[in-house]
Amino acid sequence: MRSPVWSNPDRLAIVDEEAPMEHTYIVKGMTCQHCASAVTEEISELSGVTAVDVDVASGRVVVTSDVPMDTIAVAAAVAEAGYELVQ
Ligand SMILES: [Cu+2]
Repeated sequence: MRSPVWSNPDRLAIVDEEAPMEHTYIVKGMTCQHCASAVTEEISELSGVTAVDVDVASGRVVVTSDVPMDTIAVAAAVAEAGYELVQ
């Protein structure tokens, strides 16, 4: 549902601050949907993460969060799942 813009003059500024951020990573070693689930599960546990989208074929992992991501923490989560963050 869309909230009317006029209801809050500061809406644009607020949206800017709280806009979800997308971070794209490349993970090596995933071969099937189970791998994707494992990576999704581990990254989902990081604070601020609201969504994790994994494409097994390309190894692309798109993490949506409402806080800036710590790449080292993401790499650790990926390693915890048994894979390697390459980018
Ligand atoms: Cu697998």
